[in-house]
Amino acid sequence: MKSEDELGDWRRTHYSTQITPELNSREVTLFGWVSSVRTQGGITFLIVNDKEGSFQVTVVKGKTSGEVVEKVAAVGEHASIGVKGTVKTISKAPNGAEVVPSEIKVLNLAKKPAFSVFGGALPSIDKRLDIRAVDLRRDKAQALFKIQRVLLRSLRAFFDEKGYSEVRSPKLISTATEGGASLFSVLYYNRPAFLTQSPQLYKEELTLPFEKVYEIGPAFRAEESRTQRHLSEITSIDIEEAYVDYNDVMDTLEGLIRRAASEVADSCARDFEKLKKEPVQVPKAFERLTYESVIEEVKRKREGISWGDDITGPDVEELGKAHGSFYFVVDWPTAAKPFYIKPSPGKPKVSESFDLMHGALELASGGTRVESKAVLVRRLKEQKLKPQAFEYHLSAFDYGMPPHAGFGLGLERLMMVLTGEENIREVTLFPRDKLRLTP
Ligand code: AMO
Repeated sequence: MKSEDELGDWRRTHYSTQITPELNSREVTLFGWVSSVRTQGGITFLIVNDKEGSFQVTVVKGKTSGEVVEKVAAVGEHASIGVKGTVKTISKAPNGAEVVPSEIKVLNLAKKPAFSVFGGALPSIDKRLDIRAVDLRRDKAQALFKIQRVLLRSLRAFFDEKGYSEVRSPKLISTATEGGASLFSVLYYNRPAFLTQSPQLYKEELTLPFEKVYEIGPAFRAEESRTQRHLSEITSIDIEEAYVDYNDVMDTLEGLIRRAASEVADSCARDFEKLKKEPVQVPKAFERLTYESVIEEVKRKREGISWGDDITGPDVEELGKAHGSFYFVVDWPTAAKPFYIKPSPGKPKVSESFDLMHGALELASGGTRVESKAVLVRRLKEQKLKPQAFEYHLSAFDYGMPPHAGFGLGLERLMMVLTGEENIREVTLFPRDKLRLTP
């Protein structure tokens, strides 16, 4: 006997969550994967999961057709099946009803995976990532990516309602956007090229024709360190907007986070329950600390830091503890920020820039941009970059580039904050880092 069936003309009529007492006696067709098989005195209960939840299929020896009984005997956990049958009200089943099958299709049998997705001791994240498609069947992973789905929908709705155009910029590029380090080189036909670190230059140029743009897309960083917070391929949520400055885009970022957190909390209560986490609290207003005040704060704790130094390691941890939830650090030294960030008019050592933090985790950075070509060329040289390499980008500034500002927000880091996950890999479908390029 052939053990696997073809899908043929079977099509789903309902999802698991629709199998409720109201459907009693209705003929239905459902699909999914088997999450449990339990036989008790001639009765076999199959629990089948689909993307919405799970339903019960009850097979009674002597009552159910012999062919169905035979097929059910062959399936184990993870097998992909189709079920045609009748809904029957039964209080003990998920959603108060089950499916009594008249026909079953075994679409694909399954090997026993190296670990159970149903609980018990989980192997290390690396072992789980090796078979990520199966790992993502775990309840917790399902909850995390349901939250991500709601988050992405909320972000797009926010941008759309505020009149931003969604754009897609090239990912294969000829010059660095954020400076020379941490670029991946690739061969573009027979020429050297790079994977983009950020849509920075393109989103700025696009304010010239479109004024307000956003992009949610991949960015690549050849990070040397393998940490819980760093990936080599990230999803960057970027905006750029004409005729505004960094204070305006901080307001926008605050609004974006507030709305996303509230929509995720409202729509994903069950998912937070599965994660055993509470939705993140978002303060009424995000503190805006100046870099200068932060340096003074660090100085009170330890000596040896002075204006111009980066704030790293234990200092950021301390800062995170002191300021907790979402807060901005603004007005960074110009020299510490990329060439496209605008020095403050009248105080050029300080720039119109910000980082958005949550505790010790940097979520986003942004600022007002330089709109003058002459200043851009000077800033490139100050940062030991060659203006010739940016010729195409610079030429856009010959045609009335509007004053503009924007930010880049890491999707995976935002997910960490919204879900309380500590390892960025848990909120990434197929994470990439220095040691991982598969699956
Ligand atoms: P920046 O380099 O600060 O700014 O990146 C923006 C945000 O992207 C996320 N991020 C990362 N997340 C995980 N792993 C990484 N290796 C990683 N690198 C960055 C962080 C970070 O805050 N062009 C500017 C943005 C702008 O000014 O508009 C930029 O790319 O959450």
